[in-house]
Amino acid sequence: MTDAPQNAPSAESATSAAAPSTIACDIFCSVIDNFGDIGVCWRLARQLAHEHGWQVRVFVDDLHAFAKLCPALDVARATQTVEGVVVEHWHERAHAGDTLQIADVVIEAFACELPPVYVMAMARREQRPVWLNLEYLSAEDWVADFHLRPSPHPRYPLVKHFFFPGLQPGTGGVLKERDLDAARASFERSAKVRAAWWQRATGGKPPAPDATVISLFAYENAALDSLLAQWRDSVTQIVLLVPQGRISGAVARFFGLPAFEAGAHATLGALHAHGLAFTEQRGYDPLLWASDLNFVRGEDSFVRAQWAARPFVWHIYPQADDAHLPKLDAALDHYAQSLSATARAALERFWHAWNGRGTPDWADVAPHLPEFRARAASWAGELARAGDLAGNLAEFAKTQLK
Ligand code: TRH
Repeated sequence: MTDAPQNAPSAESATSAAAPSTIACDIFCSVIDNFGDIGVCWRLARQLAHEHGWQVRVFVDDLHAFAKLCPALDVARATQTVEGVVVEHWHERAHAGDTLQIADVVIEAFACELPPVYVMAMARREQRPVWLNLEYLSAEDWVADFHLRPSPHPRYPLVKHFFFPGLQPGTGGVLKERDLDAARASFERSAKVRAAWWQRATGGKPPAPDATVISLFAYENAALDSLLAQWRDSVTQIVLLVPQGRISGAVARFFGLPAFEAGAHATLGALHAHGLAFTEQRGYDPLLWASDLNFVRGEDSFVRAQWAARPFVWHIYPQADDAHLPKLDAALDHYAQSLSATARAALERFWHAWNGRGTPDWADVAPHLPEFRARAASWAGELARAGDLAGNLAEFAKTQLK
């Protein structure tokens, strides 16, 4: 392999970065906002490296967002290796690392647009790379039709394939690490492990078994005040776990506090709230496993809640012209499908209210929690039929590399 200066890629530079037996993969990620873009890319990168033995580089334009979920990252370094994955700060659109090495598999996450110099070099590479555009997750039916559709480049002899995550067989599936179910099972089996988790997360003991534990990861939400008031007035005890973030200010205002950051505690009526630190990405799963109901958002936490096999409420990423609402309903169609008619209607009302359509009614939804819990477990089994996204992607790439 020969390296070439960034802005002058030669034909020689456009060769494989990997030893013949190892698949080299470059993932390009532009952080639009929050943590989902890099959250998905980082999870995928680790799986491809650790479970498939690929040599992976991640090009990411926002190291600060990345460092929130990967504290081992040094935001001052342009290139570094973390957990066996090379991380390059993608600091300008035209940049693609100090040397231009073209991988066997190139993943353009969420249509972020590869640097033109990199695409040129891809076109000159002796064996053309497999080029995938990893799309956002949607549960809509059209996804299976568009998954893996090829799109020839208008100028170069390159073909890009659209890789669509989805909840149904025939789509790209969603990310799931091989050891995830075992990790959840050992957390659920061990009272000692759970007690240690509560001590670390809240500084206290696990709550009484009859309390309802709720995790709250959400965008700003006009329905929050009403829901907090309903929990305050609930006849059963509610333990609310709030990772610090966009909703923390509103929780603080409800309790009449100046802030509600990690380590905060507040009680009003039946509502006992704890502020939690935003953890390293793997640390988020135990929060979901420790809870009876999880409020999640965006894309990656939405997927993790499904693998946690616990009831959840999805705050979908809002789009212009309410384009997100059909996506919310498509997910509900699959997830709520086998619920009884009353439980299903209550869940729909609650999800809609949490997404700006109506007022959430805790008394309407709470009696169905046991049924939701049973459904959450069966749904995790159904979802697994779509396969793990990293495995599906690796399989497809290998067929193209033959
Ligand atoms: O942060 P999100 O809202 O992310 C996104 C982006 O907004 C993106 O632009 C949008 O297109 C996409 O959603 C749909 O929500 P998400 O996807 O759930 O990502 C959050 C990540 O943060 C996820 O990987 C879990 C992680 N996380 C931690 O690592 N530690 C924590 O303590 C918490 C609460 C979350």
